[in-house]
Amino acid sequence: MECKRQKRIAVINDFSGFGRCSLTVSLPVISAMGIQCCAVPTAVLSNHTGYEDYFFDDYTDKMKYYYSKWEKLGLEFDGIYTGFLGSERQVDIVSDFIGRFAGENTRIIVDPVMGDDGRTYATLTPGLCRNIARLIRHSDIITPNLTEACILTETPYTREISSIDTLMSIAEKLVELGSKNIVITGIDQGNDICNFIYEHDGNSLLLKSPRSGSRRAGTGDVFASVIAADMVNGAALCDSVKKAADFVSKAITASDEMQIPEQDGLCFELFLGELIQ
Ligand code: PXL
Repeated sequence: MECKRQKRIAVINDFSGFGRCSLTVSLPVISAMGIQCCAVPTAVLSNHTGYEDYFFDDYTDKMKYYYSKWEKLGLEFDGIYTGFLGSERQVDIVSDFIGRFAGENTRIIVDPVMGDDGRTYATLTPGLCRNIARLIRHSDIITPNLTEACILTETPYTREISSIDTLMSIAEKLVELGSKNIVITGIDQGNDICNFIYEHDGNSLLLKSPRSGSRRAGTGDVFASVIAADMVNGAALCDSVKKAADFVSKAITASDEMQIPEQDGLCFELFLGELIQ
């Protein structure tokens, strides 16, 4: 009898002990969706950088030793998902990881974690920005929020960007950087929050969801984790964007109702059952 291996994704992201982002979000979300989630830490933080103070232990010098043991084990991945990178050198390390572990059928999602709401995150340097832009060439899907899409394409950011023409022109510049499929998240349209999807065949779609509440830390990580698991399950991109948007929206509403501080992220745990197929 042929033995079919369970699908697995390597997630290259930081481990932030508190604040619900990065690996602490990807591990439960991707696992709930039936995919084995294998973590490669880029940094270890007590809590994410959105808090006033945090402990930050850069993992750059350890990553190659870490995954060299995976090479020895002969591991293969159906997906590779990269998120928060803690240093400029990590981009070369991630490229090296992809070179070693991506087979012909491995799908790659790059979440260019750089900032939100027009501001960059505390640990982002101009060099890291340039290097993240280079990573995009390896990707099948990228999931920048509007701030990150503007940084990558050197477009001046305003919250008001929402016209299809402007979004198309940003997406076309992202294609020039090497993107194939693009999801620009968190676009403000009055009472709606939209996600703009641009696919490699030139199809595009603006998916609207009613605004469900505040802007919360880790939202992009919950969103990209759902897309990553669906990507290896072979779902159509617009279906998985809809699923991710609905999931995030429910968790934001509940988090606001429970008066969870915005920096503590989404109480997505309460809805994980809905992701289980
Ligand atoms: O959710 C994005 C993110 C990931 N990782 C770290 C962060 C942030 C956003 O602040 O600080 C460490």
